[in-house]
Amino acid sequence: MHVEVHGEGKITGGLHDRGAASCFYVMRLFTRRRFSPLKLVILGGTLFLVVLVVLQRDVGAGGSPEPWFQDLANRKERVIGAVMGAVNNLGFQIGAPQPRPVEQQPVPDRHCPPGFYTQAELRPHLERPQDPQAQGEDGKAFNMDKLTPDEEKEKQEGMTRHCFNQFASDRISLHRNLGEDTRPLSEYLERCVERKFRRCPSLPTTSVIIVFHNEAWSTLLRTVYSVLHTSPASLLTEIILVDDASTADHLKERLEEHVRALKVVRVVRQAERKGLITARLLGASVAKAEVLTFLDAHCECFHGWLEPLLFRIVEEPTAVVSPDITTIDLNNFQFNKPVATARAHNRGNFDWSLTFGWEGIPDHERERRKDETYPVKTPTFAGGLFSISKAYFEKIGTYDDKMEIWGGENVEMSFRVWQCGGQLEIIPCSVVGHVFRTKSPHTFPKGTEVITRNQVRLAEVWMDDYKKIFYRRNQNAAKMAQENKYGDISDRVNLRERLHCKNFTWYLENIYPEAFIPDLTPVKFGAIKNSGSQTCLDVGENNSGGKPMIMYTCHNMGGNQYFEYSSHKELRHNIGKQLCLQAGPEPQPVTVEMCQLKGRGTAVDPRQLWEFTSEQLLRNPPSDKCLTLRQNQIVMTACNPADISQHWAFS
Ligand SMILES: [Mn+2]
Repeated sequence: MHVEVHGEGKITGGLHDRGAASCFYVMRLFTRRRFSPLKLVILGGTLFLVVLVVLQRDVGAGGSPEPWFQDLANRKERVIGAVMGAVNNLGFQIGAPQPRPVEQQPVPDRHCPPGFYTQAELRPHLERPQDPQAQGEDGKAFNMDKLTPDEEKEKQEGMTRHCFNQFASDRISLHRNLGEDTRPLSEYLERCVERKFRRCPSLPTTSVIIVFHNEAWSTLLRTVYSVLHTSPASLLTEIILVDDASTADHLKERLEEHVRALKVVRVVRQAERKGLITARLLGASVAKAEVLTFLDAHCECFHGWLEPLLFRIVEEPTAVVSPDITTIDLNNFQFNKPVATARAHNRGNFDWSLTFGWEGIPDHERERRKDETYPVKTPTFAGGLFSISKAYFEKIGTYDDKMEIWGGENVEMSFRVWQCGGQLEIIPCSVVGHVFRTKSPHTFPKGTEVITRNQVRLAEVWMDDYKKIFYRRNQNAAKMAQENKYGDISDRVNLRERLHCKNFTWYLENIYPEAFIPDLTPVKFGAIKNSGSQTCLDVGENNSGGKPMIMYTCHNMGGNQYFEYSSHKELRHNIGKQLCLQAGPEPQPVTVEMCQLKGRGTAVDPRQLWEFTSEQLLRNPPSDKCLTLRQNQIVMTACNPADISQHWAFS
């Protein structure tokens, strides 16, 4: 990634990678040098001995009393002494390795012993009880063929309450085993499984912070036990459960009594429902360990998930690291285990509606990573599961505490971390499962307007002029910004200045060069009106590409009628996805499809090229056909300037 070229990020392989490499080198140099210096020494030693013998013979042969001769003899003795010293020194040098530079000398410290952590030193607080016969063991799916009417009812109610199969979760052990460690193993020295961690500098301690709101008992407690069964006791200081004003009874006294016995687990309460952001800040404010690890309330940690996260932070204290998040199936709670032969393939991105998404790792990033222990640099993160040094969390400005509930806070933190000198990374050797839901069971106390408000705040603080690209796609946001209805951002603007953060252009060029950047000031934008029908081109409902275009009353609200004529001569409908108006052969209707120009290394698809002629025609130059409204269908036909149904204009 360009991070390296532009020098913001350190070389990303990190110490452990370099450590491994230097281990190799030292060994190789050692074996090479062992022979050649030895030969040299033997050769040199022999030569000196010959000289010595000659000198001694000279001295012994004379015996003359003349002072000048005595003086010469003395000098010879001095020479002999020096030579003997040299020989002795040479003798010493054979066995002794080159003294290392002072800073690498290990300082004897009983708190920081040499070598690697042993398995015994990394033992968890709680050993996992074994019950191989239980449902869901080995991370397998819960299955039950026939449900009684009562069970069916319970299942449906659970689904409604949590948007995942609580019925299944309740019947899987809170301690279920995830089976063999199936993370990548390779022929290389460094690998995920059986990876060793140096005792010095020691791995930091962590507080695991889990925010919940009306979470099911079984998912919440399975998350807690999963942490206790997989995290080294010496590194896990505490688990802090932050209750965001739950109303469910099981999360009150019963929860506190249950976790009291677990000693390192405690519950803190947020009396009023204020959402994820303030709940996390509350958790962080009471955390005692050096590193904060945020988890969601329906997770299961895989073998060895914690050490690689903590290790990376020791290596690079400004790294904000996420595990590789795998899926726990919301219907049957199957844990999607890592595959030993597969390499990491996902990183986070965002679109111009400021929505987080996943994408494949680009080739240059893939090539940079020599093996699976290398962190994956990611432009944005999902923000649900991550570790950060507590000191760095505070230095970099925690969260925007005037953001509400949730939404946008992960994108805000992503821009902030990168722009202010940190690194956002996914550590593929750290695997944590999460129940991904397709919808949220929780309501927004103040409506979903808060998400837009959060997004405006982040756009205003971090995105400079690029915020206009977002506003052009979200009229609500544009209005909120125009009317100054997003609250006071002066604290965040000051933070950006205090930390000397880089601008958004830098972020786009260096951290996410693959991003498609819409024109800051597009050639034309708005709705495209047909002169014949006086209606507007509209993508219709839920068109994420592939559906025919429709005509609709012009409403001038943007949305489904928003198009942008780009400097690359595309007609982009780019609110969420980057969709382009695409010409098809007659009689196929014209559709919107994914734009083929996606940033560096891509080109415009010829079918997505458009030209506004002086006669108001919308022509696709490669096919020499024109956009035509015919019997309420939008098709490509031979261009005819006299045909008013071929006349289009931005309105
Ligand atoms: Mn979740």
